[in-house]
Amino acid sequence: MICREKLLDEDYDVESVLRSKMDPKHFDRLMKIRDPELHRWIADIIIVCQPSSIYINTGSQDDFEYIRRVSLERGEEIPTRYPLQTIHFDGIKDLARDRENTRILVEDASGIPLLNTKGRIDGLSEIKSILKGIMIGKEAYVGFFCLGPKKSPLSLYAVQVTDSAYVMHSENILYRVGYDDFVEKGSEIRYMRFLHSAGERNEYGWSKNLDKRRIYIDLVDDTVYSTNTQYAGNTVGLKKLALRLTVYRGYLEGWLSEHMFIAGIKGPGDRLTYFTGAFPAGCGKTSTALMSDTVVGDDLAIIREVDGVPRAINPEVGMFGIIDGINPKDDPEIYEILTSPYSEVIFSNILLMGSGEVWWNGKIGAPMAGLNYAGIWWPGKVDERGNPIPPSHSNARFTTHIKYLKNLDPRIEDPDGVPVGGMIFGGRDSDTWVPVEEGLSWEHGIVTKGAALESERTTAVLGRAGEREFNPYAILDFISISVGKFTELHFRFGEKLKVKPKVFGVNYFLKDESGRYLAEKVDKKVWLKWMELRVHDDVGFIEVPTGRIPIYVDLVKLFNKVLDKDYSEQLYEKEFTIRVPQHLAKIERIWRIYANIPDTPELLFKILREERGRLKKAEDRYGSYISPMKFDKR
Ligand code: SPV
Ligand code: MN
Repeated sequence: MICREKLLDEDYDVESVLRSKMDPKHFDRLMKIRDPELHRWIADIIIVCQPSSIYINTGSQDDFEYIRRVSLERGEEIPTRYPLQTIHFDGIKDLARDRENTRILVEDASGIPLLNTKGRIDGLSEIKSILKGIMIGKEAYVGFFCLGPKKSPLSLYAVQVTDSAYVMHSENILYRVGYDDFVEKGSEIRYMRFLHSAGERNEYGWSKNLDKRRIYIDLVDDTVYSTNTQYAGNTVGLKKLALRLTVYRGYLEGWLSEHMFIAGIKGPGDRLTYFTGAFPAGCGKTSTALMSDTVVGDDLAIIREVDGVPRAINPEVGMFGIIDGINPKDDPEIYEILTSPYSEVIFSNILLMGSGEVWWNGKIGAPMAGLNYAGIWWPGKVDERGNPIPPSHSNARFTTHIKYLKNLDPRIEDPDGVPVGGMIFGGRDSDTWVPVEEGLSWEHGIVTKGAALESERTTAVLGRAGEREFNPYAILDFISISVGKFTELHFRFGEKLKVKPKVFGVNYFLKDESGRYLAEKVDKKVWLKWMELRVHDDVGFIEVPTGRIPIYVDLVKLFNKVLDKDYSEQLYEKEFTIRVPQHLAKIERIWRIYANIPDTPELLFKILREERGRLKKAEDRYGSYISPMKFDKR
């Protein structure tokens, strides 16, 4: 059992405190959960944060509707012309994750390499003082959630307390309410805790006290505190805040919590093979998931070993996706969902036009005057420096149910999860990785595809566009242990498996000498089908110094069958040329990073050293840019 941190040390009469802010109906709802520690936590929140009342969300239709309605009444969301679609504005300085103020609380003063940490004692005392009176005058909502399929031994539980109806509404869309499980199991249930307050809001509804914006993650106690912010990445506890807690718990218990989609790819006959995939933002994660034959999840995966088989569940049932650029041609399915009067969507930080229509970059038609993330907006509006204010923000988002996807896999609710056949890592890489490549082994794949993942920046920060950012497992922003330990966990996990997933690296962004993309967007379908066949050893491969790549004739068949396209030998050679200098430079970069992370397993360096050796040997023999044909031993 974990020892729960209390907000208050002194003893008091819990029941009378609860009754003071809960009407009998909500008091009874809470009492039905026989967990004195939970009651005490809510009572502590009442005394410290001083909400005007407490609402217990049981997940009933009435509760869902109530929370939607108050969010509109309180101006946290604004209606559009469709009753199920609303807009939320985070506030002009609160539009993204706050890396600086997101801290892992640690007891060890030396911190965690590459992560933002803070001493636990100081952090807790600071956050407790920020929490004082933070909910004055506001109702607070308590939600009980099940992260994963109901009745699944793989699922986890969480309690969210928030004074934001928008946050609770988002969670009602994104997660499975698990109130009944809490009632059934009482104090037997282990759960994570999330305490959020938007704090004081200004006349636009934005959080005012941004200097007291904090996201503090207490691993010891399975609790996250979030204050004076509204952006879902900072506030929706069950998403990326829970990820920090589950990464840590998985490390202790030997399972994986990943920033990965889960998707099924059809093979010959009726075969369906499941893949999980990690990509940094803006590198094709959503598009890969959605173009798969079935989708189990688009963002998160919990993977555990059961009888030697890795099994994945999606802790979510909704999507919180980037809306910028979504258009009817490239993303027909999402576009249709977002424009259907029948789908429930919370848009954030897009434009609400005077007509009640919404507009985002990619939406058909021109943006007209209305309301956006910066206030009243009109075409041509500029900020105080004279820079144009775009109608819809580049990190504008949509929150909606995953059940709207036509190819949603019903096994999203399978209590046993789905078996993972392959794990995919992909980044934005113009000049190093081939379009698809299998690791030589689980460990080799984990090191060279996962632990070594990098991505080129997309936003043109001055002088930095194109610069490679190290983003191991695409999880650097959400990890709570050192990446050395995270890598060691993957090795340890692999040892338990009878059949290890094949690990793949993909690269949709490889360019030729003149800077043109070599592959077309749709080609990823072929890479997916090739990986599916590889999982079952239904096609061969060519072994190169960096892994296993497709044989030309197999791709010709797949291009033909999947895309009805010809695939020339010339293009194959270009795409699958082994670019030795780039690989060697990458190994140097990755080596240098891990050399500064004390708990990196020695095996990582061994694998990198061996790969460097193979590359150098090949370079001596064939030169720096080596055609795949040179390695074809058949
Ligand atoms: C991501 O950025 O990877 C997201 C959105 O899924 S956030 O919740 O902000 O992390
Ligand atoms: Mn994500």
